[in-house]
Amino acid sequence: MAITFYYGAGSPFAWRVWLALEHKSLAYELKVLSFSDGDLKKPEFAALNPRRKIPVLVDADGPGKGQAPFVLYESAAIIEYLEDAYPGSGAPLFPGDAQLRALVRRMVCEADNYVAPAVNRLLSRVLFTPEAQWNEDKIAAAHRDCVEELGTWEPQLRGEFLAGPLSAADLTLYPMVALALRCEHRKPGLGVRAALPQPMRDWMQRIEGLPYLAKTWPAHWK
Ligand SMILES: N[C@@H](CCC(=O)N[C@@H](CS)C(=O)NCC(=O)O)C(=O)O
Repeated sequence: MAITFYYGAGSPFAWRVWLALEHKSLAYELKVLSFSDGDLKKPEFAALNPRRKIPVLVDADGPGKGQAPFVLYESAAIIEYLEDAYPGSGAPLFPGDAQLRALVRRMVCEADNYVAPAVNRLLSRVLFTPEAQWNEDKIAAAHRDCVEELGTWEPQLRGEFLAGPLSAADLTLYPMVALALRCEHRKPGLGVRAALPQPMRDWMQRIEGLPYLAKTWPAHWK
């Protein structure tokens, strides 16, 4: 298979790439790595990504076919590469219009720079802290910041999805939102989904209705 995709369950960055591969109807081999078994620390993986992080994409069949396989890490770069290397495959990840395309890129940056840290703070307070050590004030502060950040996305919706048609922006943001919802799963009553503006909840439902979402759902969440 031309494309090999190195993935780890629960990583919003890897999930974005998986959704992008599906959205573009590309064939790929999925390599599921285990954080707990130390797969990312192994020398063979470090040879692909010296930062020892997933996702990584290896493409033996892209524009440089016949040369050494192309190895790429950093999820935002990977989804841009998929679009540029396979423009005619499946549905586009980025709009053709230069300004809309720039907006999608901006939203990807915003998700990485603002949403991911806010979701991480909530995760560390709820999911990565044993229940006996939960600090309700700190959880409330992290929840407030996270919901506030997610709420800022409502005015960005340009129709059904963030840029009008489904794009890389939606496939980037949704896995982060899903992680925030995991906190609600762990701490019923936390209220993440319910605290979001209705248009954001409608957007989440549209993503949850995508035919390929279930296939990409983290195995240990099912
Ligand atoms: N900026 C990177 C972030 C990748 C990242 O942080 N991946 C995490 C999983 S969410 C990872 O592999 N961590 C390695 C580890 O925890 O050992 C990207 O967008 O690809």
